[in-house]
Amino acid sequence: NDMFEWQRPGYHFQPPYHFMGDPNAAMYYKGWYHFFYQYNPYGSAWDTTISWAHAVSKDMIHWLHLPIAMVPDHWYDSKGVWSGYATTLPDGRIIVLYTGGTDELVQVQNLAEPADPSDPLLIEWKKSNHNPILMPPPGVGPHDFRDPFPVWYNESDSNWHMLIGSKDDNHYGTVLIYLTKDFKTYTLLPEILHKTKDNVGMLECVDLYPVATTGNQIGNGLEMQVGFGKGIKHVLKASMDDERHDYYAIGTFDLESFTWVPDDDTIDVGVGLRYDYGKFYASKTFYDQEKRRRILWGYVGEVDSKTDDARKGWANVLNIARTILFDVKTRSNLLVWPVEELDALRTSSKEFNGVVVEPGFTYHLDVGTASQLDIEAEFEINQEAVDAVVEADVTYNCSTSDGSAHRGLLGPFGLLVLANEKMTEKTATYFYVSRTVDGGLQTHFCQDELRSSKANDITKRVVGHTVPVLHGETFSLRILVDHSIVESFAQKGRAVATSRVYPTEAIFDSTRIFLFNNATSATLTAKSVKIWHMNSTHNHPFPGFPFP
Ligand code: DQQ
Repeated sequence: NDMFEWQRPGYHFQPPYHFMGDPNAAMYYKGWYHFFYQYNPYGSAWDTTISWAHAVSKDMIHWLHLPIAMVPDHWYDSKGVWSGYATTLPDGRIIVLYTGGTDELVQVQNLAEPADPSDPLLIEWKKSNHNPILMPPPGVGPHDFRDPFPVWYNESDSNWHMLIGSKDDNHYGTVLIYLTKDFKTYTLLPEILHKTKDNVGMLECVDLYPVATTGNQIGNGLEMQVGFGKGIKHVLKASMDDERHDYYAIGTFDLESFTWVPDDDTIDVGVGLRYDYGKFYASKTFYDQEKRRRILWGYVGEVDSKTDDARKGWANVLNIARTILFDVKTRSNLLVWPVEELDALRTSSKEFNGVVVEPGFTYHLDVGTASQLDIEAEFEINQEAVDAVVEADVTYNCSTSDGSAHRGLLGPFGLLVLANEKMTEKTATYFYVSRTVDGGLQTHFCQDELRSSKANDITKRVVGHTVPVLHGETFSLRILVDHSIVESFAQKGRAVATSRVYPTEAIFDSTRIFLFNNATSATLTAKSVKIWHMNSTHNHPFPGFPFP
């Protein structure tokens, strides 16, 4: 439907039509990045026809859509081929485990393999004759048993450790752990890998992986097989079905006790850190052995109405692939950052240096049309203003604030993207600084959707979180703008916020970008703002392949 065509991203992945959801089995195989995902072949909403769609890429930016890999066609998955994961076995074979919704909507686990492993595109898939290979065990609800994940292979006894998310009777999230040698028979261990500290409910799409905590880590992501011992921690991630957010926590996976323990249980998975404080769900990582890095994908949902999704004929997009590293400076969070391959889409650029914006002012960054951008910005505020703030203010919170309109002494300041000329439509990505009770400073990183569109029937929020800004650091932002999606990274990826926005006037040639400073006392200096226009991937199909 052309009416909504301006909402389509230019360089984010999505299928041409219909509903896309969870990333399922990402892997690098025979020279290709493979990406499978939850897909409804018939409509723009989730339903029980949910299938596994498939695409391949050489750079995780330009994609070739392939035929659907698996559809509901057996009693054990007739109500949907739900989420799962791919694993490369020690002999190089690929297997996939996924959840099937049975005829009676019981969640069971199934096994599938490529029909022709010599095909680098892995087009045909065959489901195992042994399916279902796993039913909900006693004490586990038929609807609380999904998203299987073979995590680690023990060479000494040839056992795979397989994780699966669930919840207990008291609504605490649990991660069950099974052993299997052949992926057909499984032993449930009496230990559970982890039970959440709070009663956060069902855990979806559980993920667990090692991160190196020392040294220069660029290109130094770890695969699970080598991921134990000194200088290594383990990240546990789960998608909270109740809250619809992806939480992670840093801790240690102990192979002796089969448990994962968080470094700090007050920031356990489900209560502490999130990969993304905006719209981002059902994410999963995979280890890219080609470039030795860990890659994160989630799906970014719509926040307009289901009716609009039906009218436009599609729903949801994929975030730009993100690398994950442990933050060796703070030692308390991950760094989540767009893959370097994205830089190849950068075309003409403009740089603004040393722009000063007084309290209450905005500044137009004239780059012409601003609907498809990659932005890197560094900000400072004047020290006199900071020193003059003596009173502590710890009450500020992005989500309960009035976003860019609320004026404090030292914020908000930042960028207005997808704005129209008059700034009556704008998405504000900003920092808000205040003093803490111990005399230090606290920085909030927020993204304000409240004035992003004149249209109603859209969920508009202020999202964000506090972000560590260390001594001597500037405030830094990277923002990817792509028509109806804004992905923002603060302090090189210590905190991330993704928004879907649906401007009515700030579209195509009418989009602008501004600096803004709505602090009442701080003067903002934009030390540098680099803005690149971004190529569309759809206009630049994969070399040698037509884009469907
Ligand atoms: N979506 C899948 C489930 C998973 C959920 C079904 C998360 O397997 O738990 O489409 O979005």
